[in-house]
Amino acid sequence: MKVTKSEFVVSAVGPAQYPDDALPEIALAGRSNVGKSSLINRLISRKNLARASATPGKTQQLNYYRVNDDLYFVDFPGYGYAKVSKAQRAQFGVMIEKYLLNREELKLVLLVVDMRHPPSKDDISMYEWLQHYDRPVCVVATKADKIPKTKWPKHIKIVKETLGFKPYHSLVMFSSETGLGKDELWEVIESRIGAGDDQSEAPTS
Ligand SMILES: Nc1nc2c(ncn2[C@@H]2O[C@H](COP(=O)(O)OP(=O)(O)OP(=O)(O)O)[C@@H](O)[C@H]2O)c(=O)[nH]1
Ligand SMILES: [Mg+2]
Repeated sequence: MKVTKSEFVVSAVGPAQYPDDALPEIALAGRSNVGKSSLINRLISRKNLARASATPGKTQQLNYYRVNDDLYFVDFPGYGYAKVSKAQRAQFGVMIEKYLLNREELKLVLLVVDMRHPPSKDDISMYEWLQHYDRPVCVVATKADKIPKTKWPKHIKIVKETLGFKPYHSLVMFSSETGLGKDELWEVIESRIGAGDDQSEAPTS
């Protein structure tokens, strides 16, 4: 996709603040500090629109970024960050769960995992949850630049095995540092938002 315009729209703390113009939404879920905001910045070729936070766990709302007049990226709060209180965590959990279950505009969830390590328990739960509720998902294995190319296949294998990855989902290897995977990920996104209202688990690539 050729990005001609991108802007931050709102930090939503609940449905009343979600945009009402019915554009398709692509959500980003993943561990705190895994690289969700950096991934958005790379996709839209902006250095710092989605703030890549120095303090993990800082993004505690659903942050909406509008791209052209085509779609929104919805940056989720990262999970698994200890300094967020239990009550806060539960509250975000409910908000996200409702969003994931009910939001009609949601066309794809990018589950972002750190390619250097096996997916965490939280990553696995999120992946299983998304499958259980039949939400369209694409796994993005990021920070590829941090491991030597020769070891990529081994790491991807571990990511897949640990997650119990389903071959009918897409998996894209990515680096916000080098731009690896950018075109491939845009193709996955475009094929989903071109897919109209069909929420079924059709192959995404
Ligand atoms: N080398 C490298 N560093 C990355 C990559 N993606 C993110 N980072 C770094 O990882 C750190 C966290 O990135 P963020 O994009 O802020 O992560 P996040 O998932 O948005 O974090 P929260 O908003 O706290 O949940 C930053 O220091 C980034 O510069 C990548 O692909 N390669
Ligand atoms: Mg972030």
